[in-house]
Amino acid sequence: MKIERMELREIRLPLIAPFETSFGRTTERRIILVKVFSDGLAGWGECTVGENPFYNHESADSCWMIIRDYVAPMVLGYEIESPEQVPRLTGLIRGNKMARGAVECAIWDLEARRRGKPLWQLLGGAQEEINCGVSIGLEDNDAAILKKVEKEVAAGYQRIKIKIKPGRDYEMIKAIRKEFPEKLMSVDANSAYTLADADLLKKLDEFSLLMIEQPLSYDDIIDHAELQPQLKTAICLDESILSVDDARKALTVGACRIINVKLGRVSGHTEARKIQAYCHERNIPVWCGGMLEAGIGRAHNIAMSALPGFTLPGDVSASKRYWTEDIITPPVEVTPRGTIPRPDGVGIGYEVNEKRIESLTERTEVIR
Ligand code: OSB
Ligand code: MG
Repeated sequence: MKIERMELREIRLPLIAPFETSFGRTTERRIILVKVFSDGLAGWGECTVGENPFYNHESADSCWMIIRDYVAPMVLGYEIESPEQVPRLTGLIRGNKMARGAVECAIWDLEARRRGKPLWQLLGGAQEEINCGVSIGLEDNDAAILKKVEKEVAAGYQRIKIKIKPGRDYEMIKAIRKEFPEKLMSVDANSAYTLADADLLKKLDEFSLLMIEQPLSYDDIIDHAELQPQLKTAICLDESILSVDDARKALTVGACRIINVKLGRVSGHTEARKIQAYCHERNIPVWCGGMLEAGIGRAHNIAMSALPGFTLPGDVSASKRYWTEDIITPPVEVTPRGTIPRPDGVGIGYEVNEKRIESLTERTEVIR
């Protein structure tokens, strides 16, 4: 297939409730959508980047520029035999994986539509439904957080993840554990600690957490390898893992026992699948992380999560937790047992609501 044309679009979508992590608070998303065209068919991708360069070095504006000026010219007009070639076509670009991943994912959707198959099937998915957890942001007080946890436990989510930061950690988790002694629970620090906090992190062992996600620096493997043997709780790396090579290095030195896979962070389905395969062979659990995606990104996450080895509940949850109305139909819905059934339709398997997207659009650009 030859990509004849690419449409970039930025939409604004207010979150139902603000979401706060150790690096900041989001109230409204700025989301870049990518639509690629070939032979009368189209494929969709969603850039999973944050508004600001606080989770990683990328931002909505950097991604717009990198896609328009670098990724698009490297992809447009080339005879592409498989979406797996896309990372090589854009390989001269260092980093900027969320920008590259948005286009790569759109081409996977297009390829699945060309073949008349669901994307999960084209990727090699085997699971009929995916296991879901939720990620709960920081709140000013424990009462507010307990209310949120209660709601999500009642909705059936299999695992509750709580954001932590210095000053909102041990006592808060203790209060939640007291109310929910049996619930599968994890915490995510988004790099808010250093090795100097090892004693505090060790104390979290008391709460039998499934994992502690990314306690130390966003670009670190070595310090995590020093921390992991001091903890009973498994470390899960998110920010630090950008490729299968990173996964191999982190596991080899014992920096973590679990890996969070995010499509954008690792530049798309091709690399995500390599990480999944590497970990699956070694019985290392992986799970799908989230970046407050709208429906297109969410649908790509669901397709990836059907792969074998995505056994732990991910952060992919129902559209209605984020948006009054999603950009896909039907919206993503979760069963009372905390699962999302893989969709039957071709490509990402949900219908893209172009009218809704049009009404949310802030800027567009067509690249030929
Ligand atoms: O670290 O997993 C993270 C959101 C934005 C940036 C980083 C993270 C998150 C989440 C939310 O935890 C997951 C979601 O609900 O999409
Ligand atoms: Mg995380």
